Amino acid sequence: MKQLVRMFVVVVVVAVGLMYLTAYLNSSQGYTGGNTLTIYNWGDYIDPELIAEFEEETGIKVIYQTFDSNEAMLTKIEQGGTTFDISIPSEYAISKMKEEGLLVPLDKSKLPNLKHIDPAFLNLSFDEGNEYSIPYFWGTVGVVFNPDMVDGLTFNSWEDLWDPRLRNKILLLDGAREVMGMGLNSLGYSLNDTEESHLQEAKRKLNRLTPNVKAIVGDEIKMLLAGEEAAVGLVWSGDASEIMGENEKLDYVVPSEGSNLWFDNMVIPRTARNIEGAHLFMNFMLDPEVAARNAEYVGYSTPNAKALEFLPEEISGDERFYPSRELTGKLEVYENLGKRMLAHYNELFLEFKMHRK
Ligand code: N2P
Repeated sequence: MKQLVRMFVVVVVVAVGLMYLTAYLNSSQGYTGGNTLTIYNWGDYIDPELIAEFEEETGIKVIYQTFDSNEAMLTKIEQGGTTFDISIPSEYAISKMKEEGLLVPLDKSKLPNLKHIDPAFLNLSFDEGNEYSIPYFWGTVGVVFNPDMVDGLTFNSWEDLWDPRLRNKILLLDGAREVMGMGLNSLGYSLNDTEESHLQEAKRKLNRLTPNVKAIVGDEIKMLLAGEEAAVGLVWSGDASEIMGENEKLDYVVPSEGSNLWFDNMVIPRTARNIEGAHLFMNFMLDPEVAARNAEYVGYSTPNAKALEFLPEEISGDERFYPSRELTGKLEVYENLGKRMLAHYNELFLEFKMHRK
């Protein structure tokens, strides 16, 4: 019996000890060495070798999860129950997360490599002073097309997507803002329009695109377009660049009525458990050589001025992916339209998707 009591005591002591140890390792207080960093990023949005190098350099083990739209990412983080240390939302989502108290302010003293970022990408209206977010990639939304598959069509205007020659030939990326934005832009409206009659008009216009839409897809859009399973795609610029790397016939244009200019920045969600590690990761990604390798690998445009020096001229000099200030000045950045309006955009997009069924 005595032995049983002794064993019981030992078990309790060990269990309590373990509990304390886990609490300590999980505490957001700080870097505990040999710990983990949970990253929640867009799919296909980092060179996996860089993750391995970061792990080796810091001894931190990375747990990696992906999303394919800002809306999916927001829903997951808003619901709670997640422990992401890093996420990489676009500007309007960052503004919304700030408003909802979902982000941790950054400690700039831990981000010495921030000095390499082109100042044009700092201090933007969605996060003045970059209190909560650090530039990662930027780009546009446009049309990638295969000249051999479109019956002589050229793409200068959004309107061209409605051409009957494109029946069942278009793939759309699965994003509410992007697709609604295209509908609004094609009518000459702003992609931040909140006027109900304009939104309804955009949805009716999108419904009329239905016969031309082959599918609405996630990251597989790149494989499908490069493999000539579809002729035309509504895509983000960096995906276009990757597709064009695979299939040189394809081209990318930003239609003349205007389109979206976006910025994806790294943030630390409120539920983070390794804030120290998150800063280490951000600073690692800001290193010019790392940023250049990452940009070359994923095809997206880097905001890191110093990194541009490490990129081949055929990448950094390509106006389709590094458009001039003159062109970007004509594009619009998505605004945080507020909780209700963003939900309304999602609803309208969903209705359009249902209309296809
Ligand atoms: C990468 C998606 C890039 C997101 N697959 C554009 N904001």
